[in-house]
Amino acid sequence: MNTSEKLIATEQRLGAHNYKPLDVVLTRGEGVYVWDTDGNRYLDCLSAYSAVNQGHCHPKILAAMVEQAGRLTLTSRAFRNDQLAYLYEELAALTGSHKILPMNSGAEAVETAIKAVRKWGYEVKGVPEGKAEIIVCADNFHGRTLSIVSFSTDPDARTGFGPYTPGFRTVPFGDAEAFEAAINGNTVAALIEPIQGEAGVIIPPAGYFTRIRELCTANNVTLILDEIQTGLGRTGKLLAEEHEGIEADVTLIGKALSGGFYPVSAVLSNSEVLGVLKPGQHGSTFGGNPLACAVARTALKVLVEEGMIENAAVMGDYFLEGLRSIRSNIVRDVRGRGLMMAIELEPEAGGARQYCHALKERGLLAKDTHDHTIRLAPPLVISRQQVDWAVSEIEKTIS
Ligand code: IF1
Repeated sequence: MNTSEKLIATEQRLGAHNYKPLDVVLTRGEGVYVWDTDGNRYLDCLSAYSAVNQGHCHPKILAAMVEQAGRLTLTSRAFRNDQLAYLYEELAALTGSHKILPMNSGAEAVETAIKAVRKWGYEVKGVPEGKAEIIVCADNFHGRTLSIVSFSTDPDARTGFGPYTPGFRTVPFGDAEAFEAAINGNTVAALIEPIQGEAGVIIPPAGYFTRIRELCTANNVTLILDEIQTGLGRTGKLLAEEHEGIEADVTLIGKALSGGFYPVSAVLSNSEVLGVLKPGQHGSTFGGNPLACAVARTALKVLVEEGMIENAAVMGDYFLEGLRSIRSNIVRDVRGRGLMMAIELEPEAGGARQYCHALKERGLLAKDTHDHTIRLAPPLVISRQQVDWAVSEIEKTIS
């Protein structure tokens, strides 16, 4: 057995089997590339589900992390630290938010928003105690905690984990009429992904979010956009909401907020929603810690200063054009926005996973989703030549 086989066997023996990864054991990363324990190089077209938008081991984020780690890592929020205020200031300047609450994982940001909008509903909107409703979309993915899986429509994510948290109403994604019909006096919020990632990179019809925004405003419903995957440049804009010309009341970011170095998430709020949380009502040991803040500050800085958002727009168009030019009778649809892309295969193709495996053998890492879709999301630092190479390898694999 070589090193990777041994490591895989140990994982199989000792680890919970809640994942079925491709059998590639990675040991190093730099920019768009990762290397396995046998020294093979791969172009990463997943970017840790968009957490490494800035590219693997970005040198400036690394330097910030090392510097901060040698100075002060964690104080808890019982005391203040000298990084949090700067992160607030820089995030506010970048996004126009008025209030920010830092957490760690994406799921925690989602849970935080749910808590805040419920409390806002009771204290500000005047919803009767215990009656708050939040509208969510079918085929959503917002994380793995109990309340979040309670409103998942994916049986794998949800089944067997009850009793479930009540207070959620599900409507089809992209259907503004169904959304309107689901609103009532107890509706405190809507929680939506701008583009559904796990569902297979589903882009809603033009005008959908304009209408959702109008309906939320007219009915005093807080619009929460989960930009944990779509945000921070992935779709060619800082936030995907910009494609729709709207502004959410609450925006959730995570993943690339640290460039993949560390779990950092945040709830950004434009309204009075976060104002309802008073001392003692919410928090986290690690949320807002100085190491997280220093890493996030630099991750944001390089995203903007190094033109990664613009590159995502240009390379996204170019990549998509390349994928669309592939002649293949197993491709049903190619779609995407910026560098968040998917190739949906015909059901007869026999599943996307075998193609991801074949791509791995050619040196390109991608992830299947929902049986028939290959998801592609390289780091935002990808070059034209690297896109050309990726398209040609994908073409050889699927045509
Ligand atoms: C896993 C998917 C991606 C997210 C959105 C919140 C979270 C996520 C829109 C929670 C997380 C991840 C988690 C990862 C797989 C992955 C994923 F395929 F499941 F849907 F990215 F496409 N909102 N998405 O996409 O954030 O708590 O994980 O930090 O292995 O579960 P988290």
